Amino acid sequence: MQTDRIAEPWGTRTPYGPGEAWPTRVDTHLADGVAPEDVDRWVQSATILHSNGDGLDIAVKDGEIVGVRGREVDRVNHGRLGPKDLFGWQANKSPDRLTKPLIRRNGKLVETDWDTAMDAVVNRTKELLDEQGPSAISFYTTGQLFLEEYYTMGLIAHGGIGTNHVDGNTRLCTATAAAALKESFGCDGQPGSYTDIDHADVIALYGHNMAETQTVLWTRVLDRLAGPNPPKVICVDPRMTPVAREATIHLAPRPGTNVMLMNALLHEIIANGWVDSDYVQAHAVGFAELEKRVADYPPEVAAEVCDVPAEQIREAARVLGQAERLLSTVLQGFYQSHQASAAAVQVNNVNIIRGMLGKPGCGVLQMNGQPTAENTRECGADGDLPAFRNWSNDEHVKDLAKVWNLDPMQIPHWSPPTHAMQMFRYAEEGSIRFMWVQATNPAVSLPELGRIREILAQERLFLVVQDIFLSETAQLADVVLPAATWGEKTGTFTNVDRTVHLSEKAVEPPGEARPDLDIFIDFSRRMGLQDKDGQPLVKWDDPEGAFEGWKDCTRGRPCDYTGLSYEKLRGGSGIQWPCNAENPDGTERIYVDGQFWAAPDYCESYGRDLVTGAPLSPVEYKALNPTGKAVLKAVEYLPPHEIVSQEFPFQLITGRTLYHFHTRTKTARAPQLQKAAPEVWVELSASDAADRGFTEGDLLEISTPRGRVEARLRISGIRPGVAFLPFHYGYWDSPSGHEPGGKRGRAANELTLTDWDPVSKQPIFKTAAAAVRRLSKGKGSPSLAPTTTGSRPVTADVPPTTGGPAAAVTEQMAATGGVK
Ligand SMILES: Nc1nc2c(c(=O)[nH]1)N[C@H]1C(S)=C(S)[C@@H](COP(=O)(O)OP(=O)(O)OC[C@H]3O[C@@H](n4cnc5c(=O)[nH]c(N)nc54)[C@H](O)[C@@H]3O)O[C@H]1N2
Ligand SMILES: Nc1nc2c(c(=O)[nH]1)N[C@H]1C(S)=C(S)[C@@H](COP(=O)(O)OP(=O)(O)OC[C@H]3O[C@@H](n4cnc5c(=O)[nH]c(N)nc54)[C@H](O)[C@@H]3O)O[C@H]1N2
Ligand SMILES: [Mo]
Repeated sequence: MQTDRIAEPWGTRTPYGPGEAWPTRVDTHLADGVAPEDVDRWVQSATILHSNGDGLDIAVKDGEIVGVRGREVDRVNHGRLGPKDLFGWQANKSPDRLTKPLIRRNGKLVETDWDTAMDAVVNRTKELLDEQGPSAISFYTTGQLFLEEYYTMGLIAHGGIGTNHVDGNTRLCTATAAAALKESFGCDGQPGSYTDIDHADVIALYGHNMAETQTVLWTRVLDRLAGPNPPKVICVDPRMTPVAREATIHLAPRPGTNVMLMNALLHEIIANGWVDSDYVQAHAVGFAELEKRVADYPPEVAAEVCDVPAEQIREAARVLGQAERLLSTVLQGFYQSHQASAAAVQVNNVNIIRGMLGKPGCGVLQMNGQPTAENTRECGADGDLPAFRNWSNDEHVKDLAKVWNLDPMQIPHWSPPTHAMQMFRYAEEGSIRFMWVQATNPAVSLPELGRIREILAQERLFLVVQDIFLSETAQLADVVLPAATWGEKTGTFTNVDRTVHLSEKAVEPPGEARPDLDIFIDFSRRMGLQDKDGQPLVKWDDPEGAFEGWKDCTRGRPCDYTGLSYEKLRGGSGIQWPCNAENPDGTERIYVDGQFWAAPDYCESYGRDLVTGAPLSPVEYKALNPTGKAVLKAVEYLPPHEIVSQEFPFQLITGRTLYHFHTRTKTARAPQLQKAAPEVWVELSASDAADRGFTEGDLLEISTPRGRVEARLRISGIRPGVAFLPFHYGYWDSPSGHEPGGKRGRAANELTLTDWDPVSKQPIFKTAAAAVRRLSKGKGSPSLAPTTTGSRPVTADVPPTTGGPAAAVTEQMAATGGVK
């Protein structure tokens, strides 16, 4: 059957019951005029515009991508695809792709050849190494390259250049997921599995708009909800998202009060005796402290601070406390909000004290956001050391030095790795003088853009930008390196639930664009980087070689890839790590029987103080957790830093919409997606709009002490007192027009503040105080915000978002049950 998948983002229901296999439904979208029989080849890959890792095949005709089809055999999606994946591939073919390197000459970026561009990068690196040493050099990478690329880049940066200034945009994204896992379990690595959705009787989503941000995973939930014995859903979000609309209980707290709410939920669970004492006794430390701490947080106290009825908090606690199979998921409403890590850790605490880990239906998904963010973290491209090695454990550093054939002293580990926000500070102060930005667009995605633009535009900072388009950031570069992207290069990547997929090259990149891996290896060769025997530091020259190198590096570590190979990943489903001799087919759930990776000599981190972020010493950790159990960490609630005032009376939160990905470099170039959400809007509640006499479609100015944005009003189901802006809309007028237009103000990050979580160092994009005023009346025409999503209007007369024939997608349902 054919479905308009802009109008119906989740497609047609295939209901199923607890413990049953999720039925398959194969989604296909081909370019206009192309029939399935016209396709020359289907090339195996997976999705890249979110972290879900849905298996797909790329359709190729006459050497060009002409569409995509979900992979029926894949454990993640059972054939389904979301709107961004169905339509987003068109961006690959956009006529304004970068096809030649660019170099700045007399203030202008001009085309050049690869030798000139790479020599400029290498010469500047060498000059700075001579003048100042490695501390002048920084790498700011992403969650959107492939595993092989991160591992190679990390090796070059840590092992070759020897700089500690290596981080990714994962700092903005899932640094808190990693931090929360390290705090509770001593190590990164996702406890849960997507199949937990098939078994759970309660699914709790904390600050996670899964319906819009992991559409296929949400389809799985919707299919459970449509089947027999559906799970109860708890949603914690100040907006009326599609998740909230399906929820059994929707808690809509004031932004920034997550810890208060979590402490009240834990208070109720403990006070009512819903604790699995045997599990806690055997497998966790810290319960007494947690019990004592949350005693101070009865629902009445939280009701006041969060502005959520006490009875609703009690009801949610009862559902959590009486669940038999509890799956918890956490994302940016926690990670980018106030007390981020502290709040995310309390979600782990709920599952730990209820003994709900490592069993079907019982899990925590501290979510990733980007398609390959998991690999950034695993490969140590985000400041950590590769394969979850502990930078403050000398044995781990020694072990890594052996893998890399380097002297341990060549690998910086004398202080915590520099986090991205600190890197930008150093660049601002002038001690970082070289920054290599890869597959990220900080000129739109970092907070307080006025400041970030100034830092990036400085003459004294040598800025290299490796991208596929001339992004806002690339426009500020000294050298722009044109990259090949998904579909044009081969590599692997790992999704939220540890599933590793192979993505094969389907077509040639445009012009002279080169795979990111080739660029890194070229740099290493031109720099003459060597190991301690004088051999080339990077010992491979293709993706498969890099993957084999990575396997070596993971041996015996939690993310053990030694049982995987390109061959094994071809043809079937993605496979979950750890995959090794003991688990040749991968591992569905970790932390089975309360076994953690938290032993002092094995763990990735000794943890931090949840309020100050100060790292614990090895001695302190050993005393706290000598035998490597789960750690229950308690924390007090603290009010957000920027609070509302008379001048700035709204709490401003920012986030996503279903149809766009980040700074829209890809989704704005896919006509169906762009049409569904063509311009920025701002959401306010009906009561706030009425109080001020605003109506749907009015042009408003939203301002904070940092800047201003103009956006048309959508009156939505958001909680009163809160304003929401999508952060996708950069400051160009058109993505292909290249006109810088900073003054017009439509990027949400013109407004956000320079502040971060003390534990994870993730910036706080979701708590600021803002003023709102009307610039002009809407004259009866509504804003162009989608109606299918969290921005669904609560007023009449807004036409529904549809895609028309261009958005038709074939959905093929299986006659019988799905794959396991
Ligand atoms: N369509 C789409 N999907 C994507 C992406 C995309 O750009 N577009 N990006 C991917 C990436 S990288 C990421 S990180 C994920 C992010 O995925 P999500 O975290 O699901 O998305 P967000 O919209 O950033 O934030 C989620 C929710 O947090 C709520 N929120 C804000 N402040 C608070 C608070 O203080 N407390 C609570 N409880 N909730 C709050 C917001 O109302 C919002 O609905 O999505 C991934 N998937
Ligand atoms: N206000 C606010 N700000 C936020 C957030 C928020 O919720 N609110 N969310 C934050 C989060 S979670 C995230 S993840 C970030 C995302 O922020 P960014 O990473 O800055 O956003 P993207 O648009 O995904 O940028 C990716 C860039 O890589 C390029 N690219 C794509 N594929 C390839 C490739 O294969 N190779 C190379 N070399 N380049 C490629 C794209 O053209 C694009 O310019 O934004 C953060 N900023
Ligand atoms: Mo993200």
